Order: sequence, then structure tokens, then C-alpha cells
Amino acid sequence: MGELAVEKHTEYILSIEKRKDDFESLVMEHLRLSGAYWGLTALDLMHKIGSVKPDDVVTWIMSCQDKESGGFGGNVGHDPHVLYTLSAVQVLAILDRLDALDVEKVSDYVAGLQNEDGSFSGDMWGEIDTRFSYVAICCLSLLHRLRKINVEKAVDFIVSCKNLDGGFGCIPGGESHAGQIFCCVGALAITGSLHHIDRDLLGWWLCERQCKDGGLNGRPEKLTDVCYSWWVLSSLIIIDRVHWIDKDKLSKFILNCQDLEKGGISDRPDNAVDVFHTYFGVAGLSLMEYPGLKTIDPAYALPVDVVNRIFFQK
Ligand code: GRG
Ligand code: ZN
Repeated sequence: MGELAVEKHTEYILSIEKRKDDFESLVMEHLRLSGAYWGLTALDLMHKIGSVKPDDVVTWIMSCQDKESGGFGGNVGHDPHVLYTLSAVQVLAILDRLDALDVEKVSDYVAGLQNEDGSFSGDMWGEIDTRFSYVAICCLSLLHRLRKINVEKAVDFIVSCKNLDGGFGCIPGGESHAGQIFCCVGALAITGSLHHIDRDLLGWWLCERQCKDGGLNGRPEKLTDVCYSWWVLSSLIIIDRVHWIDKDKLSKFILNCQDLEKGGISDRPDNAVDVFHTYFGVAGLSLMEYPGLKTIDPAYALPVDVVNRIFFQK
């Protein structure tokens, strides 16, 4: 198991950019902008962001923008979607290059996705999900443009997706799932609306996600997976119940999912690594204050120094 293999993971993340023809690059093609966010945030948490050339990244990101709507697609020429628009904003924030954006144009695109009931669609096709509520709220907050939406209605919609078990689903009546819980708790934290949460009830549901192997699952009876270290732990930190998890066992589970030869972290021990789980493994360890890592903000999913630069150094 050993320690976090920072050098190996750095090499692995940097190598993804160069490999254009293997399986992971192929499946990543349509969501490359989110892949850039996962990879670059992991590098920054490991103090390795200096190994990329910011100008090249900024040029590529800006080429993913749909100039008409202002939204960003997953890659050059792809349709705009709120998910990739947040990834673009997050990566530019990490590189301290938010000045590359036409903030009014981008925030108008995001605000334009709000529906009458306060919910958000992901793009022009209209699918509604609390993921998109979080993404829109996080993005507009980072751009200092929350005033462009009806925050009260946005919060009402999220609260309407709360279940009797204390968790949240993707739409009203949808089953509680740790990923959706992160989105709803994160959005409520950003908008100062955490009073809508029963912390003990939700904290109980979340800490029950820890299984015998030390890892966390996303809902009852499911398999453990490294990415839930992020979705579950960030929510527990926001509601101040993280001490209900055995951090030592969880850290060991994550470290045990490392590929110590080629670098990268997988979803569970001995599976193939990918950049998504590499990021969430490192981010989970950061939430548990693993030595040598930057601290990550549990609501904005960005290093705390980046968030502080945006909100306290204007
Ligand atoms: C900035 C961190 C950040 C996120 C942006 C995209 C997004 C907002 C949030 C996604 C939240 C979510 C729904 C995460 C869950 C992802 C996941 C592992 C889904 C798998 O679901 P199932 O049902 O797997 O296939 P289980 O584990 O339940 O068997
Ligand atoms: Zn996963």
C-alpha cells in the first residue's frame, strides 16, 4: 500500500494529454474539459501545477467556448453544457486566469438555464437534475454573479428533492445518492441555506456508507468506490459530522487503489486507473488532511487558496 505516490500520479496525469489513441483518451474525448479539471486540480493539490504551461491550457479552454451562447462544450466544437462551463471556470480559477472570460456572457448563459420552478437544465435540451443546480450555483458564485438567478427559488427546488432519510435525489422523489447529496449540500452551503438540512439524520445516512473494507459506497448495498471518498466526505465536512467516519481505514482503502508502477488511482483495489478516480482519491485524502497536500474546499471543489483568492483578494 505505502504512501501517496505523488511523482507517479503526476507523471500519469501529464501522460494522458500526450496519449491520443488509447482507450482512456477515447472515452474521455467528449468530456475532456472535465478531464482537464480533474487532472489539473489533482496536480495543484499535490503542489505540481507548475508542470503544465498555463498559456497552452487557457488557449485550449477558450477554444471550447461556444461564442454564440457563451457556454463551454466538453471539447472543441462540441455543444455547450453547464457541466463543462463550470469545469472551464474552475480550471481558469486554478490558473488565476479568470480574466480570460467575458464574465457577463458566461454568467448570462448559466443564468439562462434556470427554469420557472427554480430548477436548472443542463443545456438547451432541458434535462433537469440537482447536479445542474449545484453546477450553476457554484459557477455563478465563483464569477460573483449569483444575483443573476432567483436564489430563493433555486434553494426551494433543491429542498423539494430532500427525502425522508435526510438525503437528496436528482429530482423530487428521486432516490438518495451520495453524488446528488454532495450537489445539494454544496449548493445549500454556497447559498447560506444549510438550515434546511437535518445534520444528524443526513450525517447518519452518510457515515453508514463506510463498509468493512474501509471504503465508502454511494447508497445502501452498493460496492465501495474511491470517488465516494469525495462525494460523501465533502458532504460530512460541510455538515460538521466528518468525525463519524473512520479516516484511517478510508485513507488506507484509497492508498490501496494506487497503481504504484504506472501511477494513477482506480475505483477499487486492482482495477484499472483513470483520471476521475485519481482526482477523487487525492481530493479525498486532502479532505482528511493527508500530509503534503493542499487543502481542498468541500463546497467549491477547488484548493482553498484558490477560493480565498477569488473571495478575499478583490
Ligand atoms: C465539481 C466535484 C464537482 C462536481 C460537479 C458532475 C457533478 C458536479 C456532480 C456529479 C454528482 C454525482 C451524481 C456523482 C456520482 C457519480 C457516480 C459514481 C455515479 C455512479 O452511479 P451508479 O448508480 O453507481 O452507476 P453505484 O455506485 O450507485 O453502483
Ligand atoms: Zn467511482
